[in-house]
Amino acid sequence: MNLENKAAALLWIAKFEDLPDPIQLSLKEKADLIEEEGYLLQFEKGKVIVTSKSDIGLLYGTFALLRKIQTREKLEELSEIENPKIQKRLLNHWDNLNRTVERGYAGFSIWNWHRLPRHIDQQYIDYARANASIGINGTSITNVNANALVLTPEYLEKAAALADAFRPYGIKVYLTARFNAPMVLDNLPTADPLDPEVQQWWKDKTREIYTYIPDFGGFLVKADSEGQPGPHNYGRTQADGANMLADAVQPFGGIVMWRAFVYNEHTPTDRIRQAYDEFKPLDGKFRENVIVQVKNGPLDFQPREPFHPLFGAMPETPLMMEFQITKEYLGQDTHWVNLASMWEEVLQSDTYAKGPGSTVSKVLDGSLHDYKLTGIAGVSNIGTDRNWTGHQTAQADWYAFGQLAWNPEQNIEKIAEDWIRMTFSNDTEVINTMKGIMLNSYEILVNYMTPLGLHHIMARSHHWGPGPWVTGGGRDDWTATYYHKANSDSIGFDRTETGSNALAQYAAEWKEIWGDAETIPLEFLLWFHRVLWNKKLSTGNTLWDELAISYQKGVEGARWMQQEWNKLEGLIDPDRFKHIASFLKIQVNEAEWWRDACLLYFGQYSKMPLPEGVEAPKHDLNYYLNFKRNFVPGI
Ligand code: GCV
Repeated sequence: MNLENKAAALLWIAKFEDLPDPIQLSLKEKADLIEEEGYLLQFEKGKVIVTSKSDIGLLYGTFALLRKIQTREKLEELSEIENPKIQKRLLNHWDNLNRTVERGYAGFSIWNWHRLPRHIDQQYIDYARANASIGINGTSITNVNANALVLTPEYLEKAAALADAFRPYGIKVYLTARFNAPMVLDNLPTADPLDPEVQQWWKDKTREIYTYIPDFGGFLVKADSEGQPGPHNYGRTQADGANMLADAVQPFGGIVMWRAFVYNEHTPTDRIRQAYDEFKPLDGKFRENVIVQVKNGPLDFQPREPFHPLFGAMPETPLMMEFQITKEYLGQDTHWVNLASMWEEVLQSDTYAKGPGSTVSKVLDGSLHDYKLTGIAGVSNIGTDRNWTGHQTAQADWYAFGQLAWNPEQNIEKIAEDWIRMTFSNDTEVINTMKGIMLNSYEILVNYMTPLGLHHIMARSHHWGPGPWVTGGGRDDWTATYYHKANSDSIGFDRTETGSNALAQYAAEWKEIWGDAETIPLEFLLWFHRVLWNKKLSTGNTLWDELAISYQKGVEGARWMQQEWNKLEGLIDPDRFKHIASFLKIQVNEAEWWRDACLLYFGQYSKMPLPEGVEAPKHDLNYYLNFKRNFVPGI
């Protein structure tokens, strides 16, 4: 586009090479700093200029400008070069081909497989546009508990139609690969990754996929975990499995995202040790186009976990982050909790891999270990609900994920404020009230669910509500009692040298901080230590009292959120005001449910009275033990 004759325009959106010569000249130095997906926003000679080197950079820049307009930033002060810090920024959908969504709480899958490829729903395009507006550039469209059918022509045609819809927005499609697909689809006698016939099968299959989707991103794989087949079935390593697929996609420029969420009930060690024990010895043994995808913590998206010890421990193997945007363990669809607060805590955790300052965020952006491939994934929270995410405020988590994927160092308060301004209002009272709720919500939720480092104490299977009593059932590592080990004198999991020694997987600095039950920050006390019920803590309270007070604090926090929200009546449109008010009522009730159920259950062991200020439970323990609901979503 020639802009010479549009000199009167106030806004120029053009690739750098298309800007008029004088503007090119004055912006040259800045433009040199723009990378492939980056952009420059500049107020120059009375004009707002959005420029880039690529079409996608221009799109990202335009969305950034819209954001600035919506949040009322001063355009006359624009001078900003933005490049994404992480290369692969993906959503992971755990969507099944029958349109249910594993751990999805916002309706059904938005992929209408039956109508595809015949019908391209507008929602696919809205989806791509929404993602592009926050910098997402890839999507893995099917569940990691994978169905091999997605690799057949019937489904590849459908996936290709989605890829076509997403392409203009810079979003690549990735598929989940079921490890034994050669057996399932073509009756091969084995899926052994070292078997030449199996290797050839994957090469042929991959070539076929690229005929449907020429810019196919690659595979995402869950193997040897929770019943999924994998290289272990053939006595092979995770590297053997990943490398076989990597060789298949390599000629086409594809990558393999191989999940580190590998554990099983037959390994006699603490479940949280297993991924590190398995992957650390494989460092450097993966092909260059493999990236190992690691959950934020070593267990499974609990309300609070220490960062995963693999971060910082694999200098020769690119690692990417897997966050869960859907709130499987954090109240699911009806609790308001600002996930960016949790993510920031993890991203800013220091691995000490190369001395102080070796944060998880620097592992992810590749700067710490000079990774050539970098990535981050968020397990999607969207579905067919009219508002996309079930809870209106869960949109903020999708938004924040995109922002942190673009730049994991971003300030989460600014992210929250921008989201409020763009989604609700630029009114100061609305902004401050909502921001207050959001920035406090994470700590509040942790207090009413899993304070002091408790973990995995939710109900069995659907994971909705408390279940500290969950025990038996064939898999110890899927029970609550395996993790809290409460008895009449103490509670907690000893992960120091005298216990599972999972602590040994962290740097010496953390061993010192977390290894001592006297000095460990209380948030991880019971994650790493067994503690006597009557032990006096740094707060001056006994452990039991501290636990009870924390639960009570959580409930009071939820009530405070409700009161704060109610102040906004009249300042927010009535529909969304009521929707959120109604969900907050549920949240308060469920916070009380968590507190009462957990304190009654643990109280049987501590045999200590509730401290002053902690409300008496509404029912007896039997009520909570027998509280059952059918068809809880997400499974
Ligand atoms: C997709 C947890 C969830 C499972 C999920 C698994 C995983 O265990 O409960 O639903 O499976 O994590 O991340 O693979």
